[in-house]
Amino acid sequence: PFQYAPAPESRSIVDIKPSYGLFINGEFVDGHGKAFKTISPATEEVLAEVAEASDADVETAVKAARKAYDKVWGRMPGRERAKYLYRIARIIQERGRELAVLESLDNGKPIKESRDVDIPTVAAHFFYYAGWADKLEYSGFGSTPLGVAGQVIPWNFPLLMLAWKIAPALACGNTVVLKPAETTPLTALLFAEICQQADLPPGVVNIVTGAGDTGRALVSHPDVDKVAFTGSTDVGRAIAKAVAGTDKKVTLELGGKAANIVFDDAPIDQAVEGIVNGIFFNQGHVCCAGSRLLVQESVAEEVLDRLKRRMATLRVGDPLDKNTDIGAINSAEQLARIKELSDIGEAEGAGRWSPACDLPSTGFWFPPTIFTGVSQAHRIAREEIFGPVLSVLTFRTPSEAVEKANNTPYGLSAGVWTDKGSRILHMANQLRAGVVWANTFNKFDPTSPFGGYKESGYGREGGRHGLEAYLR
Ligand code: TXE
Repeated sequence: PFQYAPAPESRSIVDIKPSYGLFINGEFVDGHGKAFKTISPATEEVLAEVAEASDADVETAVKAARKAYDKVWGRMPGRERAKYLYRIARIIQERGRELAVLESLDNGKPIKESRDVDIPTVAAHFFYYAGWADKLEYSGFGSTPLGVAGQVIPWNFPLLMLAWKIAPALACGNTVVLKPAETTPLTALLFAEICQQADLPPGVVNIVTGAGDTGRALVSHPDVDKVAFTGSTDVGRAIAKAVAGTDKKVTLELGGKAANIVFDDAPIDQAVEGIVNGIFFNQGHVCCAGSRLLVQESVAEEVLDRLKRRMATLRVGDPLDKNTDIGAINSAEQLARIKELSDIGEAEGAGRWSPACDLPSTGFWFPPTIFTGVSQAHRIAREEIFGPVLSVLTFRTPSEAVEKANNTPYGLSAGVWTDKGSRILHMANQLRAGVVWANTFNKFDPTSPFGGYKESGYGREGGRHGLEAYLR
């Protein structure tokens, strides 16, 4: 049941300034675009005003990055670069609570996730890639950096996406201009302060805040050698077109519609936890979310029964309350998208169910929801909802499960729940998805590559493979 409490004391550990500039060449400077506000999606309270980078500001940032690359970072021995990355990783750990609270305020995600998943994984990425910086000749991809990387990231894991982009880029000797999403700029700006604290040479990391126009200016800038994007498939396509015919190297990490496949021999309690984690983690704002449950017919009733009982115990509410399981939806626009697709699911005849859940009138909220009786023709079986909404389909045989799981334009991830090791291997080979989890879901590790098939994009981030995107 929903319980709303005022933000606990821990909020006082972050010092949010009334306004923020852009971070260019090691310092905060004014932007020349129209400043915008970032709000807490749980309360709609304005957290801060943030500068918008104009085309000219993007130009200044790219120049700073180029100069830092030519004069300092691109020439620095790997072992020296590693020292900076280790230092950044340690400061992230030291300031972990502050970063977690700020992330939860700006994004709406539960503090137990930002504190126990996002921030530790961010630090782990910097530690991991720091270790590569002086060993690039063993990467298999050469050891020559590309130059200036232009990176555009989304709002669902603001600091983690920043880490996925910045840590390998810097380890390989590139410099960076990064644009955070317009609804979640604050932890990227705190990261800029951490770069100052770590004495990172000016221009190695530049943060330009703004929306799509700023992103467009960045990825199409002629002096950007490498474009890395995570976000919607539509924008990914637009970026691929914008850079076509240039020599820019591009990686795109786009949407998903993952199947979480439960066989009748699966440990059911464990599978139910995996289903819940797969779709309700981070409000379902996860590109690899297990948003389609494929359950074998013979156990479907039992699984759904247990799933509903488990869903009734989920607490929706204040992101800063450490007992919260599901926080706020990141923005009014995203909430509208989730509502629209859910209404379409109902209109198309699927059965909609949510536990009793009292949601407040301010802020953006959506209850954990499942749709049963979903067929492959339904839009909720095909389109990314990017919210706490699960579409349930059934299957009889393993080959039917494979056929249904692969029947999507996406191919980012999938999950398989079974007691049979041979079935896990068989499924992993048949599923057209970049990641296949077995008897678990939504596990991330810096040592392990991540990326898509088909419309989920191309290129890999994480692990040794993640270095390829940043080396010539
Ligand atoms: O994404 P956008 P939105 C999916 C999810 C969601 C939908 C829309 O289904 O409902 O996309 O979300 C910047 N050139 N995902 O609108 O617009 C933008 O400022 C360069 C899946 O928020 O793709 C932001 O920084 N950049 C996903 C970033 O792109 C541009 C995560 C992502 O925003 C740009 C997010 C342009 N023309 C949404 N236009 C995932 N794969 O995890 C916008 N941007």
